[in-house]
Amino acid sequence: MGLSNPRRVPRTVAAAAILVVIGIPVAWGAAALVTGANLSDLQPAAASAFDGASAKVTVVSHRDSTTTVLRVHGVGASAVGKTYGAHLHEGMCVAGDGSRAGGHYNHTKVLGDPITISAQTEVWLDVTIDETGDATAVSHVPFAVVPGQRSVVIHAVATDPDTGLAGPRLACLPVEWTP
Ligand SMILES: [Cu+2]
Repeated sequence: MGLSNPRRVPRTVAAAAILVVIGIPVAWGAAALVTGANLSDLQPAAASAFDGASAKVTVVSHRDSTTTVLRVHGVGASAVGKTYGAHLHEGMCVAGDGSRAGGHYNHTKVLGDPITISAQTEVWLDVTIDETGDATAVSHVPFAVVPGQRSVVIHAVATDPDTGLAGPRLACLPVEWTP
């Protein structure tokens, strides 16, 4: 056995390293989640550029802030140069049933306040696909996300900044963690 088994690297350290690499400062003591998988198809009856693609999500929550990074990989050529809405949703990622993801995770809704929709009250992760079929998006919001069985959902069009709407749900990734 080698002395440096990569499985022993704490997730917080791994997530912090990713964020430091892309230039985001990470507070010590932050809670981190790193998850990756092939995307689940929410429209199995229709072909989409996200069929066969994979994604990785890193969430680092501190007392009053959350930084989320979404990376997608292996997106089809028809998507190159296009922007797709993506958000953290409050519900689960279930293949073939986009409704199970529920609405957007929204901090004002969690608080029971009048609902405000913006990139500061929700985790928006729109991705623009590069010529290699990859994309990266970063969200930084001034609240901690409450853990649960949640998901990142990728939509058919870019997010409307006023309404948060982004068209039909194409694919999702489970983002599930416990307190
Ligand atoms: Cu969404």
